[in-house]
Amino acid sequence: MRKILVLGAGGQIGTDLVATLREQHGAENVIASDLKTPESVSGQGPYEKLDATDAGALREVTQRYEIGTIYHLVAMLSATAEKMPEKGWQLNMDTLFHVLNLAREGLIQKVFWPSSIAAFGPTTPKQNTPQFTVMDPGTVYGISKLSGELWCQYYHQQYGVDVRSIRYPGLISYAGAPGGGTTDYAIDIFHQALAGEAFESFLGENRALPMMYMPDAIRATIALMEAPAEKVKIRTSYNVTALSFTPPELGAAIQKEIPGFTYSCKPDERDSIAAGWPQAIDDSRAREDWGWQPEYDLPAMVKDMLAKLRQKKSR
Ligand code: AKB
Repeated sequence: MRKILVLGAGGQIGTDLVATLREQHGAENVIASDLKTPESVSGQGPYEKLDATDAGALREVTQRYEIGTIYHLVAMLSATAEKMPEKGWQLNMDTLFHVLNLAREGLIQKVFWPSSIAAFGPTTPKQNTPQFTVMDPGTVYGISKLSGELWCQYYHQQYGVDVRSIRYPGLISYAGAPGGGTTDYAIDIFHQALAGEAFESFLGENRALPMMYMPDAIRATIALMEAPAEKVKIRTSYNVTALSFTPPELGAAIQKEIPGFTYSCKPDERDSIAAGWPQAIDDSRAREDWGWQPEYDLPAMVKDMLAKLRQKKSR
């Protein structure tokens, strides 16, 4: 089998995705790569320290391992990219082009690239956000995601590149740490609750956002990548979702499991980023085209997240 390369393997999605792909395909067939050398993925199978902005180095690794599929997970997320707009744009776009060009040349056969709810904007309908609708992102990250989606579609239409994508909602996970996202409060809150500390959300009390537990996100990603090509009818990016909640709704769900837990909201600049995003999205096209179905609702996600974090802390 031609091998799989995961770029950004040490990040929030990469940590879980590499583990699942290695279980499915054998550790030796999944090459993890990142700028740093994360323990979570480096000790368990082949690992390459790789700067994905370096097109030559990426090509060399792709050829040396006879890679067939690249999961491109390198990105500067919303809150960080607002602090360094040009750097965020360059990182997010240059790395995408490097990967798409390898596919265009026929060096690799399949690409996964993540988009985000950040590709929507302030005038997008906020409830049940349709697959096809107004998209006017107001952040550098969102602009890079919308542009990237259109480039993916262009490479598919013009050059036949088999590139597939999901618009991830906020992702909640216990294995890999997030970095620089607007939705990260929904992970920090669990750590504070387990530490017995009060939690202050940097998003406001009415700020509902679409969210998903990482096991669902990994299943969605792999289901899309394994779907027959003719079922993947959207080559920009698919809406997928599972949950939608405000910080107090998440706080109350945690309180049911940890009765003494307290929370409050003190919105900062990240709340303005989230204000431009949908609150709940319609993912019926993903359900119809390739059978997407989430498994975790809010209480199930909270229970599992607390149990997994407790296990992790006790090791
Ligand atoms: C972020 O908050 O920037 C990300 C995202 C929604 O894409 N989690």
